[in-house]
Amino acid sequence: MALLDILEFPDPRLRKKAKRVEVFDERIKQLCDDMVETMYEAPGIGLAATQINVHERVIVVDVSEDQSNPLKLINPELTLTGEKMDYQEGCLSVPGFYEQVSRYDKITVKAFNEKGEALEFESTELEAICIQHECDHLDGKLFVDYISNLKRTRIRKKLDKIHKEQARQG
Ligand code: QAP
Ligand code: CO
Repeated sequence: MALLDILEFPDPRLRKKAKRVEVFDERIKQLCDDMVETMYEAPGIGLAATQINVHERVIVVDVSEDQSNPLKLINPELTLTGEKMDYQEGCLSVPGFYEQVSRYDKITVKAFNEKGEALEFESTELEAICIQHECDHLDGKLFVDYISNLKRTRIRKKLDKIHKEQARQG
């Protein structure tokens, strides 16, 4: 198990489109385990491989209260249903900032697990929102892309400043 470094907005690597996983081997299982560990340590409720600079279609999500239900989804495909609802989202790649985003409250998920077995299930509420947020990462999209240019620019400037400070302190 290993903790992985998380890229932060506005890092251009967060804009890369992830490629489908073709081989389900020990490396993919290790990647899933390391991503779950990194998400739990943060702590967070979702993490996409893009955020740890691995550009493959893998996400992990756990919206349980006690970190007891890790979902590991590979090559996820979503069908959006239900109604749109607003929810205050955050992101491990945009630390300290939270904004309202509108997403579907019900989705159907088709994906593979880390053993390469096909899964299909329905998801609702926070889990559905989180899966949509993490799938966006695989296409280089961030929740700040849904807010106003003014708000996004403010967040970018604040994070740029924090990153410069961190670089200076080494
Ligand atoms: C995505 O985000 C999500 O700013 C997952 O300082 C979040 O786990 C989808 C986190 C909310 C839907 C609703 C954020 C941790 C965790 C921070 C996360 C922070 C520390 C974010
Ligand atoms: Co995120």
